[in-house]
Amino acid sequence: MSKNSITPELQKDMYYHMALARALDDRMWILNRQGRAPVVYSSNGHEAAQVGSAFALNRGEDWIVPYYRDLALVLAYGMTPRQVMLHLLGKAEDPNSGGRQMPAHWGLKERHILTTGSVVATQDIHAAGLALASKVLKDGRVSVAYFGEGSTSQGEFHEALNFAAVHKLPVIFFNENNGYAISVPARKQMAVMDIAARAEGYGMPGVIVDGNDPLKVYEVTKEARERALAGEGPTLIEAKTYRFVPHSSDDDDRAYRSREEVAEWKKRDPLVTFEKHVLDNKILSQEEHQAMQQKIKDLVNDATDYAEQAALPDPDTLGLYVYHQ
Ligand SMILES: Cc1ncc(C[n+]2csc(CCOP(=O)(O)OP(=O)(O)O)c2C)c(N)n1
Ligand SMILES: [Mg+2]
Repeated sequence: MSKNSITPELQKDMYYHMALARALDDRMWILNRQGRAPVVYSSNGHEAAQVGSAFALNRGEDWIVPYYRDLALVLAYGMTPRQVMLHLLGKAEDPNSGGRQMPAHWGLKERHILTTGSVVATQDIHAAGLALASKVLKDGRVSVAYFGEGSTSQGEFHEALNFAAVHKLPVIFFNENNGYAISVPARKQMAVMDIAARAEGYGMPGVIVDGNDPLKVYEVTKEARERALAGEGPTLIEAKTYRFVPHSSDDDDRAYRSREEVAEWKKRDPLVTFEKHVLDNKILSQEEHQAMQQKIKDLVNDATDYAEQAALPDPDTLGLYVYHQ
């Protein structure tokens, strides 16, 4: 872990959100396997990258445009476990989209989480657009697009970076590089080793960071935010990480990656490593840790029960947001 100025309180809170995301994610898989939830996309393995970056932002004020893998990110940004479960089960009360979008299409207006589209890399353009608005309005906000490495082959990624660099927009392009786009390994997707290398072609800094270390991710994101606010334009951050579970609950990753490879990365599980860090450095006492685990368990149970009992959308509202009524 890096030496830095991140306060113990902040580190404790980071660990809490990482642990909450993992516990909620585990429960979502159980619900899926029991036939109670349609499909799950996990942040399992990506928690340090997501939580570390979120904490470097003005949470709830700066705009984030997440993608499906960003459960830990949206939790760190203020979405509640109940809201996550309501979304997973497509209930009327789901604040993301009232049960209209498929699971993991995050969006929460009051926390400045822009709604997510299914087409990968479109979020990069949306973040650039939000940043253009901030520049015009001089509202002191930074926008952040989150995306996988596979999506950087899409035209929208290149258009967004070019536009943002030319106009020196206050935006951060945050890549979570887990080495795979579903079954396609990165080496078959691109002829460069690092996503960060793409930055130079657009005239912005490209930064590589250990995506399994939340403190390092925090630091580079903070720097990128300061650059953006100083009018120096966008930064591309590449957080190198790994997903420990299949692409989604409909995928079988044994078809395209070895168990040895997964086990090797598991040795660097960000949740385990950061837990050791906060305990060894007495940032979190054993008693606090136990209380936190109990709190998380209670929250996950409460969110599950609440969402399962919540009403489905009224069929009469089917055309809402689709057709003018
Ligand atoms: C334009 C487009 N092409 C294909 C898909 C189908 N698709 C959904 S997720 C995904 C993989 C993306 O991989 P990556 O960007 O590396 O993100 P990861 O899931 O690894 O975090 C694909 C191909 C899509 N949603 N949009
Ligand atoms: Mg990927």
